[in-house]
Amino acid sequence: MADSRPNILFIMSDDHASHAMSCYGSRINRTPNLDRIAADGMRYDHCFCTNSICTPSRAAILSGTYNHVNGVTTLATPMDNRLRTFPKLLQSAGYQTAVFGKWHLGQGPRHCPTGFDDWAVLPGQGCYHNPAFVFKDDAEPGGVKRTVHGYATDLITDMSLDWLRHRDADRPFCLLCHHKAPHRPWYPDEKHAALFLNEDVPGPDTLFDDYAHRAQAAQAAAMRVGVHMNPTDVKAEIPDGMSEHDLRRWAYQRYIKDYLRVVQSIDDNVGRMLDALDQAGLSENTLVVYTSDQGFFLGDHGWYDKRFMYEESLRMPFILRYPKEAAAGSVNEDIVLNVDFPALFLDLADIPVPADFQGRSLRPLLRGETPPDWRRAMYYRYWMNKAHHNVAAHYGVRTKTHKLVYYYYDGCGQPGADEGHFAGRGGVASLDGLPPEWELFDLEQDPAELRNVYDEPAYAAVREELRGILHSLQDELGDEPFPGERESARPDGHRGRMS
Ligand SMILES: [Ca+2]
Repeated sequence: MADSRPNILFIMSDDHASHAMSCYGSRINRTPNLDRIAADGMRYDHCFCTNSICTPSRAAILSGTYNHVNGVTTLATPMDNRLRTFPKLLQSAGYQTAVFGKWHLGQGPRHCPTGFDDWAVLPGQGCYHNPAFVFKDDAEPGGVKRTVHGYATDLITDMSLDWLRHRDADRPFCLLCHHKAPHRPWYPDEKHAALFLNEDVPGPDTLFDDYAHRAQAAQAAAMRVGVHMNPTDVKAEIPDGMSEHDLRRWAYQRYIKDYLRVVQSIDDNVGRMLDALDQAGLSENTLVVYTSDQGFFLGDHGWYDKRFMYEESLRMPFILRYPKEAAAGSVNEDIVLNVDFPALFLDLADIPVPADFQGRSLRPLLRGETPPDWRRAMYYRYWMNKAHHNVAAHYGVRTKTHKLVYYYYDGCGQPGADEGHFAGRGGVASLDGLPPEWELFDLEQDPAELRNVYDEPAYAAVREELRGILHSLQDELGDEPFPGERESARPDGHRGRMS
C-alpha cells in the first residue's frame, strides 16, 4: 500500500528579503510565482532568523537549535554533520531525501551533507555562471567536485526536478532546493539582464539615514551602499569625485537592479517547480515552503547586507502551501522562527519531535489555531564581532511591539570574530574599546527603527520588562549573557540583577 504521508518541498534562497516579494507588498518588483504559494496557502508576517548570516541560519533550520547549542555561531564554524537533523529523522522514517544547491555548512567528510539519499551542493558560496558542484559519491566520503555548464538557479531547479522524476512514487519525499541567488555579487542570467534597464527603481525611505539616535554600531557599520561597495558590486568602476550622497543614489540603482534580476530567475524557477508538482498530481499532498536564510537591507538605512537585528535583516520571508491544512490566502501574525521549521516537518510526517529541538511545530498555526501559550518574544544573537562590514556583536529580544538590543562589541573568542579589518573607501569608526550600548525601539510608533528610546523616562517600564524577557529567554534557551550585562547600571541609577 502506498505511503500517504505528505511530501515536503523546501525551497530556500540566500539573502532574499521579503520586501522584494510582491506577496509581501514589494514596491520594487513583482514575483508572480512566489505569490502563487502565498495565494494558495499561508503567509507569515513575523518570521525571524535567530542569527542573520548564512551558515548559522542554515544550521538552525536543519537542527532545530540555536547557534550556542549547535556550535555554528559564525561563518568560520562549519556544522558537524553528525548532528541530528530533520532530514536524517525523515530518512530513517522512510522518506526519500535530497538536497541540491547551496549548503555552506562546510566541506569534506565531516561537514558535507548527511541524511540525504542524493545531494549536489555548491562549494562555499558557489558561482552564478557555470558553477562547480560537489556531488554525492559512494566511493568518496566528501563527494566529488565537477563543473556544470549553465546558470546556478536553473541548474539547481533542473537537478531537483530530475530527482523528483526518478524517485520511488510509493514513498514520500523531502526535497531541499537551496538557491544560491540572490546572494552577492548578484550576477543575472541573460534572460533577465535587461530588466529595469531604462527605469529607476524607487529607493527606500531610509536610503539617506544619518544614524542619529542609534547606538555607535549603526554609524560604524561599513555596509553603506556606494562608499562601502567594490566594482564587482556595481559591475562598474566606482566614479571618483562624487559626494557620498550622489554615490549612494547611483550605486543603489546599480546593485538593486542586479539583485532584482537574480530574484526574477528564482521566481521563474519556482514556477517551474510548482508546475511540475501540478503535472505529477503532487500538489495536494505536498507541503511547499519558500523562505530565505535571512533578510537583507535593500538600501534601507543606506545599507546592503544583513547581520543586524534591525527588521530588514531579521525578518525572513516564509510562505507555505499545504491545501489539506492551510487555508488559501491566509496570513499569520505570530512570532515564528527558523528553529521552528524542522518541528513542523516532523509533525506533518508523524515523527515525534526530539525533546532537545528548541523550536515548536507550526502545525496548529497552519490551521489558524494559535496555541494560547505561543511565544510572545524571540531571542537573537549575532556573534561575529567586527569580522565583516565592521558589524558589532549583539543580542536582543523582539516582541510584537518592541525590540531591545544589546551591543557588547566583543567577539567572545568565537572563531572568525574580531578578525575584521575594514580597509575600503569611506572610513568608519573603530569598535575597539567601545562600552556596551543598548537600543530600544517602539515598533508601533517607529517601525523604521530610527529613534532609540532606551534612555527615555517614558519607556522605563517597557525597558525593564524587555530586559526581564531577555534574561528569561537566555536562561530558558541555555545561552550565556555577556559578562557584566545583567549587573550593568540601569539609566535610573539602580544596579542589580533583574528579576
Ligand atoms: Ca544568506
